[in-house]
Amino acid sequence: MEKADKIWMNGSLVPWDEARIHVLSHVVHYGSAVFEGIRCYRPSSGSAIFRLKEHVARLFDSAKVYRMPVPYSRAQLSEAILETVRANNLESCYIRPLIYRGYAELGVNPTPCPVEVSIAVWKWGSYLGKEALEQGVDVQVSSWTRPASNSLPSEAKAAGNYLGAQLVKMEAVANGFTEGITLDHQGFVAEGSGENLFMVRNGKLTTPPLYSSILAGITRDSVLTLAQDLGIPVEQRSVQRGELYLAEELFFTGTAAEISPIRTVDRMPVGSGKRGPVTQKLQQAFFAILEGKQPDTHGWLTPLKPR
Ligand code: PPE
Repeated sequence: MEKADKIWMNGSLVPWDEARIHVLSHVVHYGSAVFEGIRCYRPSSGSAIFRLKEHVARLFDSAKVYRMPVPYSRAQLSEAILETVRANNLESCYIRPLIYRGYAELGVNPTPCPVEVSIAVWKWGSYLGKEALEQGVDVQVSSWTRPASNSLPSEAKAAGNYLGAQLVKMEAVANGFTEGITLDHQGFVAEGSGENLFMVRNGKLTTPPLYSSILAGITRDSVLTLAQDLGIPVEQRSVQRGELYLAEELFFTGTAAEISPIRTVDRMPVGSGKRGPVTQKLQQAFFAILEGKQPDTHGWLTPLKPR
């Protein structure tokens, strides 16, 4: 990864190489952390953070599920995120706030350990490969099941969830694919290891519902909103595995992945095997806002420098 300058740790900005924790911190042993992935874009009006409020809200929700008392308010953490981006002089970047259980005691019970917070930013280009946004990616249906919410709550973006995600991703890569799609515990389509999934079928934009054990993606929400703006019919409903092979279009959404078309599933072409028209329309609408070519009518962008 490309180093940036400063990392915010528990209230102060420290040099990148000095942002360290003790190896006996609770998080290292038991995955006891929650986090966010946020992007800062550079429209012509100046750098701005995409949906900061919603990301900070989800971070606090994740912390609540894991009974972590966050030692800052939402407003303080939002300000700290802005401060960290400014301090690193990056016009556009990926932002990773992390709330974790630190060093005090070991043993599964995390409550004796302090709740600590860090915010790092760095340049993160295309998540699924250089050509992904235009050419699309090749995926498989994973042999791993997405845990149900009463095993690992998918509502929380918790570090431990990503052990399952790693199994999905490593299996996919070992088999020559870019990503894997998981099914939920009932066998319905859930999501990718780090992305939500959309399908176009019979001209309708369809995405699995939150009760398919998915993360409530903020890009997913943005795409649903943009589809409504564009007059594209949308539905959230359980999606069967077989529908993936019959879809006219499939694409992933996520902060890192943005809107990435899927060109094959289990080596079968999706639709024409090329990025489809609905995917392209939604990409255009999405990036037009991020690049400042269309007005930010939904109030999604928080400028780094107050206007
Ligand atoms: N599902 C999962 C499991 C997931 O991790 C993400 C984000 C999403 C859906 C999409 O959510 P949103 O970013 O709010 O639209 N994955 C983050 C981390 C990826 C990583 O490899 O790390 C991200 O995109 O930032």
